[in-house]
Amino acid sequence: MFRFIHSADWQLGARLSGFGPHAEHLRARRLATLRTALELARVRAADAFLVAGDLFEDSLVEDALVDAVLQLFADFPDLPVRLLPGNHDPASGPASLWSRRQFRDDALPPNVVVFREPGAHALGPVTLLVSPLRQKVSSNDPSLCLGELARQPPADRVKIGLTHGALAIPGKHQPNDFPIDPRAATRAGLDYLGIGHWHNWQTYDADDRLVMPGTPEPDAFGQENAGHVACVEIDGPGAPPRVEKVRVGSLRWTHWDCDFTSFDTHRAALQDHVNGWSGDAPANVCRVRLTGPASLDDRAAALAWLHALFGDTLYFKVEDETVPVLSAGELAALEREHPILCQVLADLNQLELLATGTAPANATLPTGPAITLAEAQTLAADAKLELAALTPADFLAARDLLFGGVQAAAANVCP
Ligand SMILES: [Mn+2]
Repeated sequence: MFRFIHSADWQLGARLSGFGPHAEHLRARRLATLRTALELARVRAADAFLVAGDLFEDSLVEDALVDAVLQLFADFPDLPVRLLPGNHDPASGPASLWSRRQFRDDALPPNVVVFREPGAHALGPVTLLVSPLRQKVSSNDPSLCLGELARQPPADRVKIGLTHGALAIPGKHQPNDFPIDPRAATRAGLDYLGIGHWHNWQTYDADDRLVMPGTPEPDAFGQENAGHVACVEIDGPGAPPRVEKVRVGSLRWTHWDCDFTSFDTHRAALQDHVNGWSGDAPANVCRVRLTGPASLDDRAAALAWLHALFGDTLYFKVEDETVPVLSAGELAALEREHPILCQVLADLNQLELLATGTAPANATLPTGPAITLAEAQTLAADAKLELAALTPADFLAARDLLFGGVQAAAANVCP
């Protein structure tokens, strides 16, 4: 019986620059998770640790990171580690990551092998058939050469394929993203085909012998099935593989869409969710998107509540896409006391309608005579703006700014 860990898409060195000061912590977590996966291999007495592409983010990662990764592998000297270049870190020639001095045969830890060329390699009782990527994009199926390699003798060994690319499923992949036939394992006569590329776990082909384990540490919202490696056992040639999906990821990424019109319901659900963490808040990366109409006061209260609720998480972000609205009382006061401001807000709605084709339904104010297209274009030209180039976000920002002033004014007339 041969037992191994199959992982892919570590993308170590990913900048995660959208996370600002938290990026460094997120990067460090990925390296810590690699150690977790190696520990798993040791605990399970695995015969090999296979990486099916994209161990590194790109060819520009720092030497210090490469050294740290190789030291991690060296810390497990009895575990054969086999690395396959993917599209993020292709074996593209002298400029490639794999051509650095650390990967020369005399510099690598003895348990580590990098596959820069397609080929067949004996590993204990099995044969590894590998098809590394040597460029960033291609419309060729990189698993095609595995069939030829598998036909070479000896025939009586377990055959494990290793390559990297998208699964060629209509509507789900780009044609130049290394499209792999979902039945490539059967087609090539393999007992198992380990691939990498997409970040969520998925299996295909007979006996689920084609496995895409996903990224072991999620790196974006919406990766509901990420955070795993495959622990695989194969009894012998032709035996179906036993594939166990093992969680190694340390962070949970969760996002919610909350419409302000039902915010009380969302509030209860969010509170329940956070209660479920039981002291483990720092392992969470969270995002809440707020939409729908909200008065400035309600929105400010919601934001304060959210930031307090998620205050202990590793990272928390609110995407505020609410549309500011005035309460009936504020609106009445505005019409009575500040007709000019009222008209400005109405004009803004009309400008947005002319520029984008839609105006936010919940920001409607009683209009006087509507501004005409010609007037709007003159206004925009005076401000050195192209009316058609303005986006809903521009109007949201402008309305936000005005509403602050409007509500301050309304508060003064009806405290
Ligand atoms: Mn990839």
